[in-house]
Amino acid sequence: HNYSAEEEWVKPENPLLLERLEWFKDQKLGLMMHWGPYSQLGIVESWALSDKDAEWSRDGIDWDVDAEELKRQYFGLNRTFNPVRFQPELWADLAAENGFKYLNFTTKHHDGFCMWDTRTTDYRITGPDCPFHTHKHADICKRLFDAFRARGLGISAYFSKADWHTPYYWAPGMERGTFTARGPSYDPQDCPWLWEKFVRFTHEQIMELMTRYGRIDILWLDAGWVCAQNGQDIRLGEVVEKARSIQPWLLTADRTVGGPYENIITPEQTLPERPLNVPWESCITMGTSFSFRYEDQYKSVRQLIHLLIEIVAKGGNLALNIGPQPDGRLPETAISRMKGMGEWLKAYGEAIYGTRACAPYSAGNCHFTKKGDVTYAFYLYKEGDEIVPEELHIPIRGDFGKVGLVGGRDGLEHRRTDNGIAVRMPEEQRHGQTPIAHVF
Ligand code: FUL
Repeated sequence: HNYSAEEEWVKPENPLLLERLEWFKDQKLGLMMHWGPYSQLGIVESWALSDKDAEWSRDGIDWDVDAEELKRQYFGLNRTFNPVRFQPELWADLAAENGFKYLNFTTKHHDGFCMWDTRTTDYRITGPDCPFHTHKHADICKRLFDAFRARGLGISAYFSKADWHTPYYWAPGMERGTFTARGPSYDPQDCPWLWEKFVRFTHEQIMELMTRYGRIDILWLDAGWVCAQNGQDIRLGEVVEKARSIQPWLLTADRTVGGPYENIITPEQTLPERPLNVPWESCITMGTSFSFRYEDQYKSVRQLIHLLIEIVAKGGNLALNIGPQPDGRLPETAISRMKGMGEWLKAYGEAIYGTRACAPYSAGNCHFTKKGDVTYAFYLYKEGDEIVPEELHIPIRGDFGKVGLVGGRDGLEHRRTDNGIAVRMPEEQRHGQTPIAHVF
């Protein structure tokens, strides 16, 4: 997908959706979470099912069994998934207190396990085989959506269009061992009646989420390969329009598909090279994987804030992903990174939230954003940059009536230079730990 091809984006005609897209652009930071039975093994969500993806997805598990047995074991993980330490209120507090503005949660990943109380399959968190089904928080989506919404956060429902569990994705008599991740095991053209069942099953699931789970801001559809252009038409328009008859504000992401339902462009583990003039959101992991991994390595607070600044300067949002533990707690390191980000955002959030990209978005080691008639300049420091110079050079042109530090002194002495301005740094800013950034 060419993320810089703005012309591929289809602008919605509906004024309410355009308004909601402006809301979306104001939010800047979302909390994405991948959670499900796979978290128990510290393997990659769903992909660990596929031998072809074994190397990167199984985290060293020597799963030397045939494909049929592997699937039996993987799809049996619901029998031991029992996250009794799940505290939705605590997750929501952490997110709200630390600057996250919306939740993007995996209601169902490609493996088909439903994290809500669906009527469409027993392969669900409230299903009879799942020990968690008697717990008071068993309907995980409901608990999370309610808790986050109660704190004023938006809700983005991740939903995989592909479903590797349902029999409607596998042709009758077809050996389930012939696992083809990128499509059903049959050509929908050859088996239209089976495909129709799959389409109805998918619509029903989406409509459950749209009717029984309160206000949803974004339906974040994954598995872009399930689309009409690929011969896997799930008649998305039909279900989205039906959903919008109930939730008219609903934005949709239809990853990499393009067309009227890709309201938001969603690069993954990457960001566009330059600012994009269309609504976009990069989903990026805080650790190395979307799902929980034992002994994972996490990005530092400095890296995370710099990433956020670059994304915001380019006009996008960051959906920062963490993988909850199988017991229902969040990894300690993830919590401390969230708090570190929160501390920085409390001081400098003014230059992040509600801003738009400005030209240039970046120059030297500065990034820029704007809001109204204020231009914000972020002067970034690398780890170990110890000395804050006496005079900081900000390579930006324009007439600035006043220059001040966000969360610090206003009316700083400054002079124009050939390529911007030079600001005299107040003495008190030049000592102590290397700042993550100074924001002017
Ligand atoms: C991808 C999925 O295949 C990954 O497992 C993950 O969910 C990521 C956010 O989207 O397309």
